[in-house]
Amino acid sequence: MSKTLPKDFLMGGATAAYQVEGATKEDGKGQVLWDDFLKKEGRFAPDPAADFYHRYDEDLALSEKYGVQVIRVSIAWSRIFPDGTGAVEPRGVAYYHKLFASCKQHGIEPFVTLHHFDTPERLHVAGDWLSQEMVDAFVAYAKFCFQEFTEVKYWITINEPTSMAVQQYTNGTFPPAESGRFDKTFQAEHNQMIAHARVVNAYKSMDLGGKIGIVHALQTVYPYSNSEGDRHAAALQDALENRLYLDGTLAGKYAPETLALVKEILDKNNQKMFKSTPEELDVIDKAAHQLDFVGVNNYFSKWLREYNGKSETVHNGTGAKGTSVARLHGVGEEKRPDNIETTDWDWSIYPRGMHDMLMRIHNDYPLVPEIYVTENGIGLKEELPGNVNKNTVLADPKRIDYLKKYLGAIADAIAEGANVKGYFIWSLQDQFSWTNGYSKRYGLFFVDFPTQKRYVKQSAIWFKKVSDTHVIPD
Ligand code: BGP
Repeated sequence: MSKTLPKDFLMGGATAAYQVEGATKEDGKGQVLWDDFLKKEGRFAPDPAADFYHRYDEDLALSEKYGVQVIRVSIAWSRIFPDGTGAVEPRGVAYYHKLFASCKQHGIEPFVTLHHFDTPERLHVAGDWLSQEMVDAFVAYAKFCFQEFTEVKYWITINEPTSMAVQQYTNGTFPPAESGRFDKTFQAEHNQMIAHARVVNAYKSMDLGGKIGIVHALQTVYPYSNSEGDRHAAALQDALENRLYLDGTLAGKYAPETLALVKEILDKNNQKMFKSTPEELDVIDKAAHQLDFVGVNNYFSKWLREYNGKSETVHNGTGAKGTSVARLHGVGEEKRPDNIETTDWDWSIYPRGMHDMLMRIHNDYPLVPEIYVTENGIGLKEELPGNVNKNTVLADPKRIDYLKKYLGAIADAIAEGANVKGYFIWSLQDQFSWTNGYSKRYGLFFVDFPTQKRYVKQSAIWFKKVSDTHVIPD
């Protein structure tokens, strides 16, 4: 029997400023941590991305036509404050007012993220999330946005704080590309938690009538086998990537067992515990009691086994299946059971992991009123066939299959009591991937990068059907 979603369940598409806008040097935009880094690494150019800076209206019109009711966009901090702090750039402010007006015109509600991996360069150099200056500047920028963009009713403080910290300081795939620095990773996690909490508390005290939440990358971690060593490795990996954040932002306090796991990782690597003060912990606690929703980004799950060797990570940024390696000293080694299907980028396809994460939040973190799935989708290698015209619809059966399974898992969690209010596919239109460039496509709408023409994929037609009927077709 077909599974169904609640009648008020919202169907949306997700984007992030740096991944879609392009125009990185236009209208006074300031530099961000990626600009020089991408050039130096020779990864790919961030311009023109999906040229959303100029084509937002076209994308929103397509979205409206294909049943997209809500959209995730982020504000590029460096368009508002080119230097991170100080003088406001009015052209940046005007751009976002135009974008939100266009959303309104197309009947699409924006969920607006304040920080999606794009720290202004000056603050990045000053220490990024490891510095107090960054935390204070973020709070000031957020308050400015709340006062200015009163048309926004859904705010997200930070996108995936854990990915930012882990990729900056554990895996080295995000600038400044350091590896094995668990001490910096946890300090950056804690500092982002404070920044998030201060912003939530500020927003609530302003009484603007909207809602505010945070978006986490939450990949469920399972033990590879039932051995004690593998179960403990899974618990350590979970503390590193999920649990510290879930505790801090959704319960308002770090559970003693969570802190013990964090300390174990640090001790095994001869590194120091992160610093926190009682005042900071009060701020975190207050915010958790006022948070309106949590966003769950879930794509894949992980299986961990015991590992005592040196840290070694290889990122699969090319789509050559089977090339990724993840072994962290003091944590464990990622090792998937053979029967688990993966994408070309070695991401497991495991809808059960989505279900289990939603139920974990429902059961273990009852303070948070609402859950949204704020990112989920599949990255594929897709090409334009010859002889296309503007009415060509591109076949993407793998995406439809993936969406069917994951939305089904969400429907199951809702039936078991999880208060999931909506779903945002990653991504609305094709855009670049931070560590994989333009060849990993996720969109409902295909973007031909040289011409920037848009083509509809079959998944968009499927998506509209779900949005209109709330039935997930078999
Ligand atoms: C999330 C980010 C997105 C997006 C997505 C897909 O972590 O919030 O910005 O990039 O993952 O990941 P990737 O681009 O690595 O395939």
